[in-house]
Amino acid sequence: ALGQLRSVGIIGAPFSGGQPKDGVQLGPDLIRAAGLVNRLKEQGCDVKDYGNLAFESVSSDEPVGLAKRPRAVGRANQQLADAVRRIKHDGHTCVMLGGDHSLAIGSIHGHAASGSEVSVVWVDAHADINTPLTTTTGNIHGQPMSYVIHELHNKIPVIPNFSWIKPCIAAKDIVYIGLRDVDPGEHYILKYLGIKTFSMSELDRLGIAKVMEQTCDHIFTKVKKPIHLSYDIDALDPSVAPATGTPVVGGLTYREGVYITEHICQTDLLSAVDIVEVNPKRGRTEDEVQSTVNAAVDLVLGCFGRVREGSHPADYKMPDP
Ligand code: HAR
Ligand code: MN
Ligand code: MN
Repeated sequence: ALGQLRSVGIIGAPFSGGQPKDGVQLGPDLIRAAGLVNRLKEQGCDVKDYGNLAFESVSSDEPVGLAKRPRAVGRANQQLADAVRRIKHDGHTCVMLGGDHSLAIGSIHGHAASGSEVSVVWVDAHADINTPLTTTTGNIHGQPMSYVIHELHNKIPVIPNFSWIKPCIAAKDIVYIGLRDVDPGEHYILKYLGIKTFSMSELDRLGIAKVMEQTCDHIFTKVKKPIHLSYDIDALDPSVAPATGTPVVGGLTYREGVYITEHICQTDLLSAVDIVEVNPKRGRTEDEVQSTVNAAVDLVLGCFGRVREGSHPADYKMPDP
């Protein structure tokens, strides 16, 4: 893994408008402050940090139907989609640091717009596939998948600042891992579209190694498309990642969470990663915040070649006495 130089482009998206809790916009700078860039370089990556996007505030942003802050969410995602497309054109694997998970709209859209079709591995306690009409909360971070899936296009109403979004993902090219808090409307959609899901029950039955084998079997059945890994930190158990807006008990262990990234890395098809929903203001202690941020950093490192057995450079010279 160390032998091959991986080129990483990082974009920070300090945006919280897809949900109501303050603090998730602090995620990108916190993850950087934990040493992400240097640690990627130490493990042999070429890293370019594109900095943070600056999101203009939207003066009047009344709900449309149930959907809250639609104009801000639509505009922020349009900016993000442009940034991700640029980073992909520059030849990097894109790492998007959120921010809330509504940002997956722009990240996936920008990724898909940069070249061929992509497959999506969505690691999350939640399915985030509500449409603006099935949502009960109105929070758009519970809806991003519904806007990018071809098969749901005719279920999406007109929303201001959303008209640029074109569906770009096929239902068969999606795999979910870690689900344990799925709304009735979301469960219907997942079954209706036949989307491949590994809930925590399937993970308990199969173990993480088989889940990852079957994940790759599923997304590689025809052509090998580039992988978009959208990783919500709340997929991890709250004992590991407590500082997040909607923690759910019974999640991934640290080891299962990292194993997912190691396995995806070994496919050599990882093309874009989202790390979202780290919210330092939801940690009750400094330790809770640090545990969450460190987990986020380790997930990214796992995506780019870090292996737990250790590694050494190809030209390592054993010291002679
Ligand atoms: N399903 C609920 C909703 O639609 C809660 C989902 C939001 N939580 C997240 N997303 N962090 O992964 O609002
Ligand atoms: Mn999510
Ligand atoms: Mn979630």
